[in-house]
Amino acid sequence: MKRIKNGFHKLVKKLRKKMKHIKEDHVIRNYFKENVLFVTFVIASVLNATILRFFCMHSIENFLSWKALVADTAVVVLLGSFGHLLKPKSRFAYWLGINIFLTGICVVNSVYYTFYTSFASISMLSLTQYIGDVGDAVVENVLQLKDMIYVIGPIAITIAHLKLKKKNHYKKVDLKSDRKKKTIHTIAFAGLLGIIFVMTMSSLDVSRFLKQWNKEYIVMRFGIYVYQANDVVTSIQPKINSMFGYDKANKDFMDYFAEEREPVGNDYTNLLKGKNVIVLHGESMMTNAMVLSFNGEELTPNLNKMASEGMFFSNFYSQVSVGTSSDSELTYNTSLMPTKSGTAFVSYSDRTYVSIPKLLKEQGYYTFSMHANNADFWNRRQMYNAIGYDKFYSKSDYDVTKENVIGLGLSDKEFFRQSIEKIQKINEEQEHWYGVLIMLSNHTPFSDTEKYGEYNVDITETITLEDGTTEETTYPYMEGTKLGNYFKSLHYADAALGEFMAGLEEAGLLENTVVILYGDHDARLPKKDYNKLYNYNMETHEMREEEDELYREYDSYLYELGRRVPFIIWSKDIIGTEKNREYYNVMGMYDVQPTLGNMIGYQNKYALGHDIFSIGENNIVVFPNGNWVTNNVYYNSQKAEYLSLSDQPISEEEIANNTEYANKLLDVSNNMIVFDLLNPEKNNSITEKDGEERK
Ligand code: GP9
Ligand code: MN
Repeated sequence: MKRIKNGFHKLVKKLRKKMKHIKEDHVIRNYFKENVLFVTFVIASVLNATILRFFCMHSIENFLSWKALVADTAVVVLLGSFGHLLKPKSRFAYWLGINIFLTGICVVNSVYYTFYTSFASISMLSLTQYIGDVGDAVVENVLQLKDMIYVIGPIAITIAHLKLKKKNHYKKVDLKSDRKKKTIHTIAFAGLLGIIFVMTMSSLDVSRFLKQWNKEYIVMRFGIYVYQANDVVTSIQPKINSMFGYDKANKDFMDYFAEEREPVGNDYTNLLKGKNVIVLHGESMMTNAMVLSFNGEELTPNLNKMASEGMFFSNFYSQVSVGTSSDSELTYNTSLMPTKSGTAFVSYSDRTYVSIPKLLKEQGYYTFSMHANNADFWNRRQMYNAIGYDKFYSKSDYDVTKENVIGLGLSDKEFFRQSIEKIQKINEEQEHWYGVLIMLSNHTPFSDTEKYGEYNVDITETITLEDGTTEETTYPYMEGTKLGNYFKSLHYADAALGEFMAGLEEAGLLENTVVILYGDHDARLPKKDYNKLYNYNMETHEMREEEDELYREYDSYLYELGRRVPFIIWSKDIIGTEKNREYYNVMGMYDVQPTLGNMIGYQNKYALGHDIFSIGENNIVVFPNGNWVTNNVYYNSQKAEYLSLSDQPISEEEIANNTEYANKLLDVSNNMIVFDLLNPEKNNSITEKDGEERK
């Protein structure tokens, strides 16, 4: 005991001496003086990472997160430490090189975040070819001043270097320096920061770090550099993973589906049996927009008509990740969730899927997809083999001219017109058919405004003057905003929908046909534009100030809930029946396959979603980032916070259970795709006939 005490005293004495030495000999000041370039490199690199968090996190607490600062500093100091081994002259090149590399990471992520509200992954590198195709969308969405600010890093280092060179600094420093010692000390300092960081990690941090899908959280806690390094590992992992860990994945999968989900008959069973099916993939269509009118003119009159005549699911959510359109197609067709890294359409097009076209083919349906875009976009050409369409009508099957293009490609009106001719032919040749038509015109950045036709999103009033003459006054409202342009674009797409329905009717194609429409995902519009939309005072024609009690902040929850997309099932024989109504239970894209299965007559044993008419108000919609929503609550897993949506009390237990359910579902879904668990040739546990026809 005495020995320990003595030892402790000695240590304290030594530390005191060291501190005194640091203080009296101005060690810190001298260190900074001797290592101006290294310190500039560290500050510039850490600052860039901080700026990135500032632009992406939208909250002071997040971007100044000390944990991320420590992690960023540790990484930068470690990477920079090896520069000390070089001659002072060469150090500049080394640190500048590293800083340019780190700056590149910040720029790419900044651009990527603007486009996808997520952080970049090297597994997306194979997707960059599509960025060229999106043309306008990239230029308008991507090239912003805030993405360029990061060049201040390399500039600062270069300026510091030039100044030091002028002062002959390097020669002076070289005489004093012991390169190896300095390198070891710097590595030790990075290590110390690393230890401090690891010691403060919570179990939640560890689990999220390993899973990597909650990218925002990881960048917030671990900084962008650690995130990116982790991403490289997790992106390569699927390839390695599909070699190892198969048994565990398969066991989890079998356990998950162990309970036989016997189909429960309900009022909707076989309602659509034997009908031909037209599915409309409504590009960027959003439910919230359906209630809007400008100057007395409905924004989406045709969509509204379809909703009011059919079965309209008003709390329906898309569940896409970075694969946007392709993810919505995946989930719609297979009742599986998007993969955690990469996209299923691009990275996993060689896997086996139980899809709607395959299930319908077993019932003698001819199945096809129509999309007047390049067939390779989102790797559709390949992936459609896995989904099992009989035919894919793509751009080369359409007459596309300079005149009939809007935004990304053939205008929706022209696409529908030409498609009706094709469907007519199919109808003559096939007894039962099922076709998906993917719309395109209503695609971000919604800037082809002169082609959308007239739709005024400002407020125009006609005033009668004293002498009886009238005068028109226009008050500025949504004109010139991105949201305003979206409305014009959506109004066009809606008009195309109207023409399509009329065209089908004229061609006699609506008699034994059900038309299904889903919005593929939200339009990723700026929150500030929604604040403008909802805080305009129609009487005074002024914007309400935040202090105004009627001011309605479009906060992050409203934004998430506002991402709902329409889902409509329409057929002539539904109109006017008791089924022709609005359905309020929350529903996700993954519920479509089972719901239609019950109505048309097929079953996929391995669906993650449910028949909405069986699960009813107990449904839960899981999002790829781990968030989830029920009729009662929206849970944000990134913030570990929730918003109550009903009067029902919410227990901690309910939150915990649903969160566990969501995590399990995401894991199982991911494994099913990555390990190709639905392939009967590779997986003995499942049989060829797992997607059987319902009895
Ligand atoms: C591309 C179209 C749009 O063919 O489906 O894809 P998105 O950009 O919405 O993912
Ligand atoms: Mn889309």
